[in-house]
Amino acid sequence: MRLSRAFLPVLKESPSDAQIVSHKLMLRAGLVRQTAAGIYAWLPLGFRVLKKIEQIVREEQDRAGSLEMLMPTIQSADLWRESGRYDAYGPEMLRIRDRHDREMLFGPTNEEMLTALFRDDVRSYRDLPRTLYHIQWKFRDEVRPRFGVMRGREFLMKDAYSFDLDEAGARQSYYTQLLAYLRTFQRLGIRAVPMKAASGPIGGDLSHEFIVLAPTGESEVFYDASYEEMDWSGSDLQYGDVAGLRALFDRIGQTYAATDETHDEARWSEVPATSQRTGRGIEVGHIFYFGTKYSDAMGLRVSGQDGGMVTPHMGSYGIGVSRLVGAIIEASHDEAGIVWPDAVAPWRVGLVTMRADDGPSASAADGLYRKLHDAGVETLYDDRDERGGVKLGSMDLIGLPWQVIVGPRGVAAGTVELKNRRTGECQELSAESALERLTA
Ligand code: 5CA
Repeated sequence: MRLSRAFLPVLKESPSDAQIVSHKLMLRAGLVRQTAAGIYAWLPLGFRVLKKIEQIVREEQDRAGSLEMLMPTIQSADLWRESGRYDAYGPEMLRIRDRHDREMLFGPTNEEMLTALFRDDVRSYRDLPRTLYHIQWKFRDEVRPRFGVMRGREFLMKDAYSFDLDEAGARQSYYTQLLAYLRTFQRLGIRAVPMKAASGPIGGDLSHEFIVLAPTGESEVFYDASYEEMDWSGSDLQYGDVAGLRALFDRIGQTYAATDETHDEARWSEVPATSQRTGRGIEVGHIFYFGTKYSDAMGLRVSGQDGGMVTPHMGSYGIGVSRLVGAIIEASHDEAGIVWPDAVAPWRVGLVTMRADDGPSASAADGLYRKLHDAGVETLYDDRDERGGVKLGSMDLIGLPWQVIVGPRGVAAGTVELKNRRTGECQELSAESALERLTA
C-alpha cells in the first residue's frame, strides 16, 4: 500500500479525550474513529489488525474442532423471554421495535439463539458433542463506555457454545477451549494468564477469565511466574487426549493466578516469594460451564443412548476480538508509538523514502517496493513528498515490525537502512540483503 493513496490519518497531538495509552495511540495512528459514544469506525489500518486477530482466533477454534457459523446481530425478544433473561438483562440490552411493533434487540450474546437452533434440529445423542462459534458484533449499552475499544458499546466478540450429553463431556469441551485459548493468545504475541473467575453462573470451578498483563488494566492480578515460561503453542497435547487435557486443567488449577476478586492470601503465601508476580490486567476472554441452565429453560432435549431423553450440558466461551486490539497495544508500545507483535501487524514492513523529490532515491524505493510486493511481503510504502523526519516519526507511531529507509546518501553508496522497530537496532546493507532478510 502506497501511503500517498492510503486513508491513514495520523494525528500529531494526543487527543485530549483519551485517557489510556492504547486509546491515544489508536486515535493518533488512525486505527479507529468514534462515531457515537462507545461506537467506533475501523479505518483501514485498524481493520487490518482486527482481521488478523480474528483469523488467528478462527484458526485456533477450527483446530480445536469448533464449527464456524454466523448468527444475526438482531434478535427477537421472545427468544430471551424463553430463558427468562429478557427482563433480567436490564438496561444494558439495546431494545428495538420494528415497524410491526415487534420487540427486537441487538444481541449482547447468543446463548438463547444457539440453544433454540440446536433444539429445532438436533434429536439424538449421536449428534453430540458439538461446539459451534461465530465472530460477530455485539451491543451492550454500558453505563460508562470508556478507554476506546476496550469498553465499547458495540464490540466484536468470538463466542463459542458447547453441547454435551453429560457433565463429564462438558468438562472435556471446557478443557478443549481452555487449551485453544492458551494457544490463541500465545500466537497473538501476548501473555494472557487464565484466572479462576469469582464464580461461574452456577458455581463450581469451571469459569476462567483470561487476563493480559498491562499497567492500565481494570483489575489487580496476582500470579505465579511459572506462567511466563509455559509454551502452549509448542506443546504436542492433542485435543482428543482426555487425560492430557485433564492434566492441563489440573496444572492450571495448581499454579496460582487470581484477580483481586478471587485472591486468596493463604494460597498466595505458599508461592515462593521469588515467583510472586503482581500487576494489573485486562480481561480478553472468559469461559463458562453452566450445565443445563439454558437447555432446561428452553426445552432442549435429545434422545439418549438407552432410549430415555437427555438434557444437554452447555458451556460458552467468549473472546473480545476488538478489545484485543487495545489490549495488545497496552502490552506492546513505547514512547514513540505502537510496537506490533509480528502476527497481528497490519503490514510487516514500512518502506520510507527520505527524499521523495530525489530521483535516484525514489526509483530505488519504488524498485524495492515492487520486489517486496512480488515476494508477498506486506509493505506500507511512504512515498509522500514530506519531510523525512516526519515520515520516520509516523512509521514509529504506526509500529510495523520492520522499517526500510531509503535516502540519497545510502543510494549513492548502494545501501538502505533496515530498522527493527522493537529493538531499535539499525543496520546498513544492500537492498538485496534487506530483501533477503525480510523474505527469510
Ligand atoms: N456469553 C459469554 C461467553 S460467549 C459472554 O458474553 N462472556 S463475556 O461477557 O465475558 O464477554 C466475553 C468477552 O467479550 C470478554 O472477555 C471481553 O473480552 C469482551 N467484552 C465484553 N464486554 C465488552 C465491551 N463492552 N467492550 C469490549 N469488549 C467486551
